[in-house]
Amino acid sequence: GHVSRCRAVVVTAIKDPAEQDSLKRAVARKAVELVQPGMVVGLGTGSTSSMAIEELGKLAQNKLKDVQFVATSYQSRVLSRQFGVKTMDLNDVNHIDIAFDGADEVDSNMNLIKGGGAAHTMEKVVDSIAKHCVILVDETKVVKTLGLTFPVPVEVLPFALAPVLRALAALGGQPEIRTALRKDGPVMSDLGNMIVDVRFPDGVKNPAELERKINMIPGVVENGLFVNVAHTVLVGTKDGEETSV
Ligand code: ABF
Repeated sequence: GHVSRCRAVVVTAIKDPAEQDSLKRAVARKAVELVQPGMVVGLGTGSTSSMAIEELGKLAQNKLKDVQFVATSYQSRVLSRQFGVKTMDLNDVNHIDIAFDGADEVDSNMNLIKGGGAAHTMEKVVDSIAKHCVILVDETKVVKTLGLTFPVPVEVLPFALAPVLRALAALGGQPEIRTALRKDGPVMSDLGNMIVDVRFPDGVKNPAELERKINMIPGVVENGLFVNVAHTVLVGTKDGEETSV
């Protein structure tokens, strides 16, 4: 059965002032300890997930020889290959035992904002079917209210962009089409869609309701609110003190 939802496990990072990265590394190391022989493992996207993939690569040759992996983006697939982790298609496995993924924000109910890396659609599929979904963050990601600083990413069919932007504004959001850093064009997701970042100036009061409302808009593929998906949140903290997640 599924792992029952638990409060965050706090990881004491190595006492290293190189901070954020060492916190991410600490949770990545902690996370891969949860993998057992024979498991099917979901691999998230982003810099923290990448560290977990690297750590898994170190184990893949011996301890985790018969473990199967499923990636959630081209980025995590390419990285997996580099680190010697062979991935499979989601359609070639019949379940996911454990999924590791990063997040942009985590609240005290373990609800998340994801999608800063434009990979939240495939991540939500994999994370939500995982028997144990483990979210890896450093303490800077923990917030009281979602959405006050990070906008909600929404993947949108290019055909439906204009009506979706109007519908998002009608929900009280301030939508902005995400553009690439080096080019003027819009960011395209791995699935060939556009990403709209929606600011909610007062934050997201009811994540479950907003997640549903956004996904009800025709032309929306998926949004970055993850409600009741995470079972465990590993928070890397500088001092190892318990945080309120
Ligand atoms: C992906 O990468 C996301 O859904 C989230 O937006 C982001 C987190 O990246 P990082 O670990 O680099 O902060 O998992």
